[in-house]
Amino acid sequence: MRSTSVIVPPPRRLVRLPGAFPLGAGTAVRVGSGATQAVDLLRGYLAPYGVPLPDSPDGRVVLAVNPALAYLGAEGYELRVDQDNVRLRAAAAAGLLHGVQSLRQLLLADPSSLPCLDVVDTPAFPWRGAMLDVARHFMPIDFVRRFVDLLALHKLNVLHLHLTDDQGWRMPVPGYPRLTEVGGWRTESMIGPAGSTSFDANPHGGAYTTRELRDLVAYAADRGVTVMPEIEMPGHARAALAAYPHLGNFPDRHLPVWTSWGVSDEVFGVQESTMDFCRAVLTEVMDVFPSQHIHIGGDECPTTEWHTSPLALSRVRSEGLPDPDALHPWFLGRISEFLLANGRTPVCWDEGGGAASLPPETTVMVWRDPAHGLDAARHGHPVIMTPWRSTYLDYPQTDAADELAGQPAGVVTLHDVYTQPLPPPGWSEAEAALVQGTQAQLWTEFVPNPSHAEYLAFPRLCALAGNAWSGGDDWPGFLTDLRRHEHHLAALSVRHRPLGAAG
Ligand code: TNX
Repeated sequence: MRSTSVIVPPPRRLVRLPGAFPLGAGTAVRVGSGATQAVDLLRGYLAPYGVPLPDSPDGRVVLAVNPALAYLGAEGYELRVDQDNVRLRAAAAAGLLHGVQSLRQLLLADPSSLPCLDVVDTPAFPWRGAMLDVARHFMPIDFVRRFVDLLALHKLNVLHLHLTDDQGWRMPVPGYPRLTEVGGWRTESMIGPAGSTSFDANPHGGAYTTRELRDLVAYAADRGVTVMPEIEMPGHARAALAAYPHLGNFPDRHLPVWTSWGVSDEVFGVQESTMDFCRAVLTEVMDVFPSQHIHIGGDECPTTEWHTSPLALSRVRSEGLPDPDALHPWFLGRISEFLLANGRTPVCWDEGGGAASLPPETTVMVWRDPAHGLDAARHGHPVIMTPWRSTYLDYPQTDAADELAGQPAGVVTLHDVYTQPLPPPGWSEAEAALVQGTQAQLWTEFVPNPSHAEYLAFPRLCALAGNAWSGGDDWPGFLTDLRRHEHHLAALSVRHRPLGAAG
């Protein structure tokens, strides 16, 4: 068992040493090779405490990249604080950024000095993500930036931005102004779960500007976080169909942006003009988001319309497909190939219509039960574990009567998140090797604003980091650390579910 840590997620190795390193207006930094970005980040965190951290060749805080420290991998770091010096070193720049977050947590505990310690830290998994659904409820860009900064605080390295869905389209695309003008707004929203007959009569909407999205990408990169965009297809597309009816299976039909929750039967058509539209959108997406991975949705796509649409049936014949259901993997396969041809890696949810028919590079997010990932892994797809029972933050964290509303009919506890077995039990060594990591999902049907989102995210995101970064093998120790960390969350005014007596 690990000794308790002053840093969450707990480092692989942490040894407390006697004494402390004092911080003050005179503390200077020596910026070693490759450390400019990390020093800038650290300065930003120190400035509010009156520690400007000027450069000096004999500064006693030293940050440097040293490729010889290859054992630390792409994201690990070493941090040694003694009474005279602070030394942060990594084999690559990303490791320094994570080390800065460890320093930030020490500062949150005591901004006047750093406790002496010796840390060697590396992540258990390379993919440590959080998905934020800004389609069901639009989240202002300032909150998205704050969310990124809080991901970085916990050494989470991917913000998966769910930008489009049936209920809203949030990203402008040149040549298609109606996507945000029309697709960005709905007349009202359903109250209660899918199937409810009650609506709130409040128009809801919003969209980001391209500049806001580019700035978000840069802000995240400064913190070691990649923003992976998601454009949903071929299902969950009602906002796009409202904006441009000709993209649908019945081009003359006009549909509003969906005001209900659930799964809509109305999905993209499979005519070449719709494929061209998807490629045009993704071309803009690739321009705005440098992320290697681009998510194309793929989940919950009823094939009902393809069984009756003349356009779809003609596609079935021309492609020699066995039946209209086969259009689902056909669609995702073609879009995957387009992304691969542009040097990107497609990602889709695990129902992408059959792991066998997608290019092997396509990365699969396993959102149903973990066993669904096995089929993907057997076909050689990299997998990211996102099973709803362990990672869906739209479910309440407890069944307490005073809990904030969430997705009904289920609870995802802090313990569920922390103890998700990674890789899933029973997978062969080769299958397990395809597991890239895990990610939390914050769907927002029941999450109307940032404050509500933050409450659902914390402290469960701390637990996700405890699993994805630290290996999730010490629940009692983690809880002890989290009780201390709760003060850090409070210091940053992070709305969260209090741990209370039971945790
Ligand atoms: C299923 S998970 C969905 C989402 C919903 C979510 C609610 C997935 C890929 N699709 O559209 O928001 O359940 O928990």
